[in-house]
Amino acid sequence: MARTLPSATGFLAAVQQDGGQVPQPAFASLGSRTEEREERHGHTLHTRLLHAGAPEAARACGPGAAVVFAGELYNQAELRSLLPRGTDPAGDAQLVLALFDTYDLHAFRLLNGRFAALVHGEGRIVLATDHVGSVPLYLTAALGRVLAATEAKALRTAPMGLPLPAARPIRRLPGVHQVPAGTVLEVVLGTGTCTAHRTWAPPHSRRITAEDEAVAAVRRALEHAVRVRLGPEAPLVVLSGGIDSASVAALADRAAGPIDTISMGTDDADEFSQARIVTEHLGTTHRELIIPTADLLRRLPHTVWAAESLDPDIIEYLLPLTALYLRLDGTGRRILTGYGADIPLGGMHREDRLPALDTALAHDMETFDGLNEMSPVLSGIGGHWSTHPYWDRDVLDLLVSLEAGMKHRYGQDKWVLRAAMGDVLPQETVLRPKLGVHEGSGTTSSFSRLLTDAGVPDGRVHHAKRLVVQELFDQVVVAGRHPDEVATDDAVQLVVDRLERHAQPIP
Ligand code: AMP
Ligand code: PCX
Ligand code: MG
Repeated sequence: MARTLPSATGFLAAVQQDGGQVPQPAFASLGSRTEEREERHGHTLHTRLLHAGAPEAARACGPGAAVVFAGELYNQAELRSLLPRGTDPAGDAQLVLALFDTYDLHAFRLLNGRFAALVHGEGRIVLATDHVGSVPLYLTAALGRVLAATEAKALRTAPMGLPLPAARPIRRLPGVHQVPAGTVLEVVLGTGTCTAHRTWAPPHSRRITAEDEAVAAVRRALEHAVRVRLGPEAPLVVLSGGIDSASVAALADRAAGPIDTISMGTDDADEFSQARIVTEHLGTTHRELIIPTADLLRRLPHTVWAAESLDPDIIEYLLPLTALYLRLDGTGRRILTGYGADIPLGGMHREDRLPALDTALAHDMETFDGLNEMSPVLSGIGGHWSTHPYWDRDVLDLLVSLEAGMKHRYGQDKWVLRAAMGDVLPQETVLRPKLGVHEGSGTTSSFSRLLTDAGVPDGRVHHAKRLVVQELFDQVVVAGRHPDEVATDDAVQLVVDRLERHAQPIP
């Protein structure tokens, strides 16, 4: 039977000489767990998989190498065409192994997917993220020993000291590093040498295209990205009613309808009426979910726990979504979002000047790595799997590289997307500028109010938010506390006290 979720959604894997114990990881993501050990090339590969019932498809072993793979590939058909006739890999891990046998680590340059992978080859470990690092991957190493995991907290009890200059160090977890986005890290077990190979970078150039060609290309790429993200069951689209998620819903509905949609709001704010225009037009099975603001703010520790991100703005975007994922009924939904569309389309910059749009876009494409805003753990803590068609490799390459005049045109933001979706969405949806999720749900203002009510002066609110997020990170990631046992209010009080004592240096 075809499965809705990928074979594995996370892992901890260790390669070491002595075959000793590896830590029992405290993943935030839910899932069944399977443990396996295998002796290869004088080392033990010890894997703990987080999976949805078919762990065997997430591991592959050949004479040359073994692969551990969490997530999924979206260009399987093209990838399979590269293999010799008659080769028919059973799943993504086997497919990656077959490609690795031919291309070695350059195989990862070929993949369009949402994944983290480990390859154990003779005398070396290869760690790979997808083009944008949408599934975070961490490692810690010593001479002859490498431990890698899809959540940083899984490595907190076993940090090792090998310096890894090619990877990003994690706050207050000395020895634990994150594999950069679009990168393959190669660690030689005998020498501890670590080399980074970039497999993707955002395009720096902009293409000049006729209007109709740009519109047709965007439609085609997005349609394809949505189609390859559908599973065997009706997907759930998290819908704000803006053009980004409405487009995903419309294309998913055309490819596999009828689909399910859900919109969240709070007792402060919602965009339900805008979402309803879309759902009535498409005829989706729709649900509106109101999360009281106090409950929403109580989910801040869970959001930091899942995203393992220190950026207060990103946490603010992710908080309403995390709260929504935790309230979904049942388990194991495949969720499609419109997340990320605003970055390559310059949607957050509602002004007319094209240079400002490209400046903002270039900045965002330089700085997204490590924010973990696309992490599957956000929905994984509710047992679900999310995927983001706008950050599909082909869609992203196309959107980033379109010249700015296609993105802001005729006084409209995200013009090329709006023009591409005119025939499948109501005019009202196509034309309406939308608020961000943090604004539409009142998250930014309610988080600010929590701080000003606790005595933070207006001018210090953003700084205080950063400190609250750091404090929560230190508790739920570094100290390994469960977020149910961590209160947002206590973290706020700690930060307020610290600010008042001027004990906290301003970064
Ligand atoms: P945004 O770009 O701010 O609209 O948010 C990113 C993505 O989060 C959207 O494309 C939707 O998939 C999802 N989203 C935003 N707001 C909501 C909401 N109120 N209810 C459900 N999903 C939402
Ligand atoms: N978004 C954006 C992305 C948030 C910005 N991230 C970044 N600069 N790395 C989007 O969906 O494109 C909102 C709410 O808008 C989240
Ligand atoms: Mg958006």
